[in-house]
Amino acid sequence: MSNRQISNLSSALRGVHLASTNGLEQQQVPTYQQQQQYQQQQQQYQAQAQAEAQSQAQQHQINEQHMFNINNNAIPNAHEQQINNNFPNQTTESESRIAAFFKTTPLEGFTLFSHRSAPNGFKVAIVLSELNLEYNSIFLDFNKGEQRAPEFVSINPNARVPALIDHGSNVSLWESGAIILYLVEKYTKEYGYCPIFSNDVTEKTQIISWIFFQTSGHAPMIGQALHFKYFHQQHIPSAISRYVDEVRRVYGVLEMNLAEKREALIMELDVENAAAYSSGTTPLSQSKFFDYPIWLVGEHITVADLSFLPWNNVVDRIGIDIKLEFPECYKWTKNMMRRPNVIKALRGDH
Ligand SMILES: N[C@@H](CCC(=O)N[C@@H](CS)C(=O)NCC(=O)O)C(=O)O
Repeated sequence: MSNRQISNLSSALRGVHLASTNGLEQQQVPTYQQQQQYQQQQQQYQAQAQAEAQSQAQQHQINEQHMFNINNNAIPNAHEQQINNNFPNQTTESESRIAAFFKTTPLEGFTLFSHRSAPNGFKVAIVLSELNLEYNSIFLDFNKGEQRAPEFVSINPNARVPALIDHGSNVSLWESGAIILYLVEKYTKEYGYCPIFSNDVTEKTQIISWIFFQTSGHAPMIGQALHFKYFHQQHIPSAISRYVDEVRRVYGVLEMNLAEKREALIMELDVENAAAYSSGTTPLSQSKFFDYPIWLVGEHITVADLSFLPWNNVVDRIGIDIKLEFPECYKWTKNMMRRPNVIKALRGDH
């Protein structure tokens, strides 16, 4: 196993000047001069944003026309030429890399389209790895606009990663949650049982609920918090705190669920001390089962847990220390990070 670290999310963010985005608490009352400067800056930003919105609207029209032409097998025209001018790096070298792949796709196994900094892509890699399925990753280059290559958009209309091709079944899929559910359902159909899913209807429903919660409530809120903290043109403290607070709320939901499961587990396994725990004379933290692995659904790890993992690993970037604030979530994350197949997926060893 190599030590190559494939994900570069941390290194991408390492260059960001943290002190300049440190949130509300460090702000001081601005002087009159500072206020004037701020207002001028805001006016500049607004003018810039307007210009960008106009150019995006034009781009959108061009893209729509481009897709129309592709779907109708039209030969390259003036609009396509304009796209080539607007995405100079995308057109020759990188578009042809994706186009070349689609011309001679493999006959079996899976191809995962991902990105080296994309937690959503690593969610799927982890599941493929846990199920010991043969797969190759193609890490798209967003700077070159590879996610907008027509061949890629034909399998993911949302032009984002992840997307997956199941070559043996001639199926292509997009949206991480849908891909994960496809994989575990397919595995169950083939082998009668999937070690990271469940055949029990109630558990299955709960797993699906957590996956929906992850894809709609957890990932997007962290994504927005990261955006407003590091990448947005303007520093907007209220937007940062809105999303960071929402992420905290989401972790509160996870923590509560895990803490309840911890209590139930201790009461069941640590029978001789159960009375002392329930009367409050002995804290639960003294139980020898306090670090014992617990999972969101049932009694073993499932895709419900694994789907949260890659995002748990970046949440410190928005100033949330899960070890301090959400101790059960921290133990849960650590227990997942110990799994050899998880490590393999995060390193890109396949
Ligand atoms: N809901 C989608 C989200 C996909 C998504 O936002 N992916 C990001 C990377 S984590 C992406 O492809 N960004 C590229 C872009 O914004 O152009 C999923 O879960 O698959």
